[in-house]
Amino acid sequence: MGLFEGKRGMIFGLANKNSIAWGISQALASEGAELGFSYAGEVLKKRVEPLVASIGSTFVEECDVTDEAAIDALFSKVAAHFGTIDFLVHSIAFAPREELGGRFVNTSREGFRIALDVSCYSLVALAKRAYPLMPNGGAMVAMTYYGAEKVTPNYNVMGVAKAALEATVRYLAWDLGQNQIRVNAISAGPIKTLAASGVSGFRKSLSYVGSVAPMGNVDQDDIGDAARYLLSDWSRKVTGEVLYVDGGFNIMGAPDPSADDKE
Ligand code: NAD
Ligand code: 0WE
Repeated sequence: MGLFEGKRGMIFGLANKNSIAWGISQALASEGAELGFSYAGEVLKKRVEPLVASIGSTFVEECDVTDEAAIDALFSKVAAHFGTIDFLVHSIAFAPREELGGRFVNTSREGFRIALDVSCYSLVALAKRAYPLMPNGGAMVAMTYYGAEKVTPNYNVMGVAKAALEATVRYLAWDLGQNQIRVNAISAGPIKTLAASGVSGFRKSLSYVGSVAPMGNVDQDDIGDAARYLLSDWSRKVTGEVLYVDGGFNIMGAPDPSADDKE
């Protein structure tokens, strides 16, 4: 009997088979979880529907997380389909492309607003509708990145949005503790996904982290296994935390220039 047998949950942020959300979905489905999906944009429909069908899910609905009415409509469908749920996965981020490069000082007010709205406030918006559907408690997980805590060239306003997301995880964890709901984040190392491809700074981050992190690069399955832990009873009482699944990259300080390189 699987770890998630009889458990139901919603996955936000599946775009294609390279999505971190797909790594998480497979890890949960392999343990018997019943999953519902919400994706953004008609163009993703033909990518998402076959994936979802391949793991036997029947609930797939479009929803732009910046649209309050759309989120309300989605959650009434979630309530009608599942009744109650046990977990929620937030795997969504967006900043206008021109903000992911160039000088941070040139960040526009609108770019800042959009990045924080899509990448951070959306977690609050989803949690607000999800917790009433978790009368027996539950767990939520969101995806973050190292650029939240240390400056990462070109990540720019997304670093600010991830810092706010990590703080949001702590405040939600505090608030939803009274409902027996845990809220955590996974700080993933760089992974080649749709959101990562075509961003100028990404390739360099991927190869740099791969060359210096003690365990090298990570993949979608590494994140899936960590999410399975954070969404299951194995992590009971763990809440408000950021779990680093980054090959150990975050533990390192700046290299000592006098230190010899490893063989
Ligand atoms: P992805 O492109 O597969 O997923 C991003 C998702 O965000 C897409 O499904 C997209 O449709 C969705 N999205 C964007 N705007 C939306 C909106 N308005 N409403 C609803 N959904 C919207 O890329 P990914 O790399 O799997 O990203 C998933 C999460 O992982 C993001 O939070 C990202 O910041 C985070 N992350 C990624 C990496 C990496 O290197 N790939 C590393 C650490 C954290
Ligand atoms: O969170 C992310 C990327 C999120 C993202 C990606 C895009 C690309 C397309 C947000 N908004 C957009 N907007 C678009 O128009 N990552 C952790 C991956 C990432 O992005 C980087 C990185 C890494 C790592 C950007 C610069 C430097 C490193």
